[in-house]
Amino acid sequence: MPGCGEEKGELKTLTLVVKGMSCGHCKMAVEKSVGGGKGVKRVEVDLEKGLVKVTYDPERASLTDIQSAVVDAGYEVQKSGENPTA
Ligand SMILES: [Cu+2]
Repeated sequence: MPGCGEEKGELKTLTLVVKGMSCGHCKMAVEKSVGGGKGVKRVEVDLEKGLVKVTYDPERASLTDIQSAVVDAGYEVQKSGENPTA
């Protein structure tokens, strides 16, 4: 890909199974906490399934950072990985 030098490296996608999210407020709290982390490009929350899908730069963010952002928001990470529900 030509252009922008800032965007080097590949983004990774991670899915977390999160316990305790029950309403739009929970969704926003998780999105804000995880999305505010460095290297995190995108956060998608599926309330019905209790899933949080995160697109991030593995050179700037780690699984541990993302998990602790969920915990900081007040929720519990049950499982995480590229495809934890498979
Ligand atoms: Cu809630």
